[in-house]
Amino acid sequence: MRYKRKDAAAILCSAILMISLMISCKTQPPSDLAGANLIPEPATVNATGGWFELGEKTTISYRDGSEEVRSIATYLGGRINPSTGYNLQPVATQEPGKNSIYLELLTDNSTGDEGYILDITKDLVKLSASAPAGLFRGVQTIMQLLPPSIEEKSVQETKWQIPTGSINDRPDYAYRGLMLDVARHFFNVEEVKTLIDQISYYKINVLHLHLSDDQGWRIEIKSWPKLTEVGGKTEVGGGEGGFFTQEQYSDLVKYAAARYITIVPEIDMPGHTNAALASYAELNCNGKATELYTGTEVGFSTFCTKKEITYKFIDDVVREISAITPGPYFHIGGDESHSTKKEDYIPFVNRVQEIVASHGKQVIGWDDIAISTLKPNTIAQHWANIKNANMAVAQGAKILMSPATKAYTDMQYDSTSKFGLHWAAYIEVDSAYIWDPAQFTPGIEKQNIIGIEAPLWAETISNSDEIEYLVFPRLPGYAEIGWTSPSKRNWEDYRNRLAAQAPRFRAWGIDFYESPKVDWNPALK
Ligand code: TNX
Repeated sequence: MRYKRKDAAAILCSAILMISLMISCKTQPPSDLAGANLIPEPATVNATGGWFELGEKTTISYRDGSEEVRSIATYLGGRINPSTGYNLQPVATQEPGKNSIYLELLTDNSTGDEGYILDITKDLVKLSASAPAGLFRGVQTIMQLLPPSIEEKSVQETKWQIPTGSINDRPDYAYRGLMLDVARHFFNVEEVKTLIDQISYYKINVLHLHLSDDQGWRIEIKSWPKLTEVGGKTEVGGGEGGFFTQEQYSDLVKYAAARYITIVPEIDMPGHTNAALASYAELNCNGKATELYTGTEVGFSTFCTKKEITYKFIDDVVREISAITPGPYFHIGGDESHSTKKEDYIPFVNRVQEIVASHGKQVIGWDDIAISTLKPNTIAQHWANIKNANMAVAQGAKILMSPATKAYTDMQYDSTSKFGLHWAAYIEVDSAYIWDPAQFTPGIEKQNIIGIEAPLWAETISNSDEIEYLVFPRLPGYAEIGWTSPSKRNWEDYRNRLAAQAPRFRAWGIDFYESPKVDWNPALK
């Protein structure tokens, strides 16, 4: 009897063991493409409940015929190989085989400039798009569908699974940008490239570089060499400053273009020009060069708008920069020109718009430029003044939305933030996310808006770690506002998807701000 009891107990134990083993085999989460933690949230997702498993034998293939598609496939392999330990190289083919990630360009324009279609079955991940940019955006979606450890730099042991189903995606706004101020503090080529990689993950498509301000001139101009020899020498706080040679700038343009990101160069004028005024005496009305400036005040400098040499100077600068900028835009600044009389400012902006047009570029300016006569295709970047934004719209201009109280990524999160300013607002992660560009400013509607941009001014930051603290985790939210239609956006849902980015941020070494508004997975802390 006693033995029997023991046997029964043993049977019970092994039954429990078997059941728990069966359960533990099932700990793999159910496949759910619709519940994947994607940022930005795609336009439509249909889940089919299975898995595609990436393995050593998987191929990355592409429909033969396009070098550009081949380089996107190569890029994907470069992203996947380090953490999987595989050596996936792109193969050209006419028809996708089994066990492949297959990239193809559509012959029609059905997905638009940046849209894409992902069809995932257990045998095949098929990514199609009308344009290479769409394939590149779709590749980021594939990366986000893979487990977070795909972002690690060393080989990881995990099942590289992608949930099956289909995604049909395209952006809500054509322009989704970040601005980096390299004038207040200089950031070098490597630091800018790091940022380009980070923002490309969230389908950002513009990097606006604020290349000149009172504290520094940051791009080589061959016909006016003292701009960088003198004007590039320092920065806020008196550090050593720096500048991009034209070759370095071209390298950045190329690096960004390979990620389907357009560089928008900004030369701020007629105010915010002390670095140029310190470099060339003749740009000042009194003919005397100013001192270099390392403080953080604004509004004290102006080009001499009445001198002809000023326009010769601007023509040279715009010509040289335009020649190495393949993108369509040239940003002329125009903000906070408090030392320029209104009657001088208006004709100045009008004339500078003509200069930019003569070099084949489209003008963007801060919304202050709306008091002048805008050219039909000039874009006003709305940052503070509703009256200016409305004046721009009344002139038929499109608006780039960067309201300081929401989109300024140099604003502190709260009063304890290590870096940042707070003149416009404290912007916590929820506040940065919860707004709709088409509802935000009275009189500015969806049809008036080209897109959104988050400016990162650099008075308080001087290296990549400090950039990352302010940009992450707000940037994915700006990216989603630009990409995903308002009806699909929801803070509660978004904050969970954002929390799920934490292991990816960590894998990249991003020093993000661990906002209390988000329940970061405690196991990963
Ligand atoms: C306003 S926004 C500025 C910048 C400052 C920024 C600091 C704008 C067009 N001008 O010069 O860096 O505030 O937040």
